[in-house]
Amino acid sequence: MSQISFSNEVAMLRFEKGWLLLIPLTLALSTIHCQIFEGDIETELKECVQLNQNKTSDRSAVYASTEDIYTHCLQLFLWKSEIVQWKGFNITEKDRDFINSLIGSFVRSGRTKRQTNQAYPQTGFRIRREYRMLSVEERTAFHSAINQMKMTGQYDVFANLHQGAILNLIHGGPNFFGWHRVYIALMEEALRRIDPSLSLPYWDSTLDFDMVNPDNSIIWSSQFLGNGGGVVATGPFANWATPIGQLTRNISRAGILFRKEDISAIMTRCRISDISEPTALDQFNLELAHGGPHIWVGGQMSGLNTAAHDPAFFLHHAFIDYIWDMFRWNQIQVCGINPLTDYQTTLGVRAAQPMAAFPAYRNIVGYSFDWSNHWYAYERSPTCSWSRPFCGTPYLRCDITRQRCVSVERTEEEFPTRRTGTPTLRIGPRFRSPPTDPRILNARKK
Ligand SMILES: [Cu+2]
Repeated sequence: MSQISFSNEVAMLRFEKGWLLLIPLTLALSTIHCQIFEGDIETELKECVQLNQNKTSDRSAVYASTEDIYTHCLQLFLWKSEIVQWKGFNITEKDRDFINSLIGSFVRSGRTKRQTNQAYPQTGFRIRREYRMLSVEERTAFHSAINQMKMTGQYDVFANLHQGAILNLIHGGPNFFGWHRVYIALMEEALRRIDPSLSLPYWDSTLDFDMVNPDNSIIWSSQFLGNGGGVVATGPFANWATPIGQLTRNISRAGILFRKEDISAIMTRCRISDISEPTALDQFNLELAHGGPHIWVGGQMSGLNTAAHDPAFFLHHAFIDYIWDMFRWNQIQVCGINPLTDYQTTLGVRAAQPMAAFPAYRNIVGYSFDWSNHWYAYERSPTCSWSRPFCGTPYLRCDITRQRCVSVERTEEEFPTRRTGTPTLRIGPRFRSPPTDPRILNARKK
């Protein structure tokens, strides 16, 4: 043996012939696992560290130090070794089988190495619509299926996948889009196993941003997501427990919702690297923009480890996925670029690597056309005009001067805990957000 080095999570033993022995020390492992890698891994490791260090922009929020970069790269190889792909999650074998059963429904039987091949989902094709476009019955069915998943523990199994070591691999680069696409599609599949008529609604937060005061949106009423201030005590998810305490929100204290202008700006770009971390300029950066509503909603939604415990997460991410879908069509039709070959290796996260939490897939599967061909499509978010001054639902109205649909206000009062302040929760690291909505800042000045 020629050398031993340690990061905070891994001991790396280096042998003469280029062999490496990596021993994870923590990562929530119950026992210590060992794995021997062959020499070419070392080259990859070097490349990974270099890629990170060469980043010229100031996205240091994600990787603050060389130590962080090293840990990230080592984690990557531990994932590749498959020994920690599941062990990092505190879930039972039964939970893992549940997740795998959703995956199994659309990987073709007798599959070969070409894992981008996907079959049709077990529960069929679905159309995703804006949350406010659902009928009362459809909304109730959606809420009750989510609650059923919560009761059986399936919801928390999903929410807990979005935490810990894998966060590095699924944020901060183009993998953000593909991973979250798969993640929410599997969640939707789980919902449809309960009720095959369901699909995941999306929350188009531009419809709220365009209100005079987005805080008053009907979204934060008992008919929709429940109250937006303090402990969630009204609506379908009232009194939900999460690993860090009661489900809580603190809307409109920081962050910013999506603006139609942000989305139009993103649509002027052609390459995935133009709209993703760490290469995109802020005004075209879709991952950065997605942090705005996370922070705007507050509570669990504002933290990387906790966000998925608020069902708002899945509606928000369905909207990100919708924007990405439009971007991909634009790539094909306007830019003449094949989105499937436009995957960029960033931060050492490669297209061919097993997907975090879903190791039956490669990262590139998230970029496959099968999702839009066989799985789901988006119904366009409602628009209105002088000649057609309505939005097709009682929950949206046409702002005729701007020819845009905007959310109606709720009639309910905000839940009283808002006034007594929100409980302090150990949220942990938070999403990065674009600059705060000026309306929030102006309100503070008063
Ligand atoms: Cu995420």
